Amino acid sequence: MLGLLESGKSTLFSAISGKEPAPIGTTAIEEAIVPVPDERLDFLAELYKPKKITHATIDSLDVPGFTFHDEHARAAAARLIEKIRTVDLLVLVLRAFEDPAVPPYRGAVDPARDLTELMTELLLADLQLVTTRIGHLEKDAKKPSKSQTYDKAELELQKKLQDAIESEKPISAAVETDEQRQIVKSLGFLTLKPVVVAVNVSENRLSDTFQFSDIVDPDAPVVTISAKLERELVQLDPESRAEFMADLGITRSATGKFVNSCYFALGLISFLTVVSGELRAWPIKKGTTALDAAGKVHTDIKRGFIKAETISFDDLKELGDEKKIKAAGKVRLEGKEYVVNDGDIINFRFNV
Ligand SMILES: Nc1nc2c(ncn2[C@@H]2O[C@H](COP(=O)(O)OP(=O)(O)O)[C@@H](O)[C@H]2O)c(=O)[nH]1
Ligand SMILES: [Mg+2]
Repeated sequence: MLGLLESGKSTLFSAISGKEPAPIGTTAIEEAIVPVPDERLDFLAELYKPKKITHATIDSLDVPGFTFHDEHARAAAARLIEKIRTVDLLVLVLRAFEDPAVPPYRGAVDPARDLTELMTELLLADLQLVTTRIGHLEKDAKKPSKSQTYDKAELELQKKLQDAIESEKPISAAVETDEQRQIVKSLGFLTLKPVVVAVNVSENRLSDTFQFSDIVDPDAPVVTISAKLERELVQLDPESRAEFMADLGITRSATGKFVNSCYFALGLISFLTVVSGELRAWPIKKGTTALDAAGKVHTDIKRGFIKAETISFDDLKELGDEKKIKAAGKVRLEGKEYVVNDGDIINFRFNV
């Protein structure tokens, strides 16, 4: 979770994690494991009455805010930016709320401007990385060595990436093949990462929509949310929460939708298991095979994999219970290569 100072990152982080927000001025990165809401688990819980319910989770970081007012502030921002090269997703939090008590960045609330500034800094950070890398590779590619061919190929690619950034395009626009992606994967380019934009609005502007397709990838989800309101909501007991929401005329908290957008932007889906009293959602990348999904649950299950007994959640919801599913012939026995779908309920058959 990245953004300018006082855009509401810590407040939003607190809303999704239930942790106390970091005080303004903290320089440490906070971490929390955030459960991913899943209505399917609620439905299945009714049906199976499990002893335990385990949601999929996202590991989330709250990064102290940046300003780019001067060289000192930019150097501090650059240091923080270096620390987040290993993350899989960037959530860019933008201030759109009006509040005289919280002075806005550069004297005016302007989410599009803030996003542009953030993207520029991310591009600069990547440009620096590319330039350093090119410097090393130019030396290495001259020396005859085992990796010389590879170094030359990487050098060519890095130069292409440099050109892209210099014309203000993100690295993601210049990396075209899986092979190229593989080459640059370990470098942690920020502008190669998927992005979710969270626009932090005042409570009376929840129905505003924003689009920033000229600044970020047009496919990046843009979520309108009031961080302050969401934080207040999680602090209430269910009854007062319902009352408060009714007063505001809202039916759903936006936090769940926001976390789901992040999960989706990460390319994750869930398969579900009900084993010895535990109902559980397992996060996997789209395209994961049944064999690898089995490995998520336990390496023994992967090793001894026989079949994945699979029913789809939608079928179960429609028909009501497993008996009817069986009667309708909707239990599938899938093999190792089966590509798991979102909402598959899987019972792995395996040998130990
Ligand atoms: N009015 C209003 N104030 C907010 C909202 N979100 C955050 N704030 C306030 O803005 C200040 C900065 O918030 P914080 O989450 O610490 O920002 P960060 O620097 O991005 O982590 C705090 O005083 C918050 O109470 C919001 O949605 N509405
Ligand atoms: Mg903060």
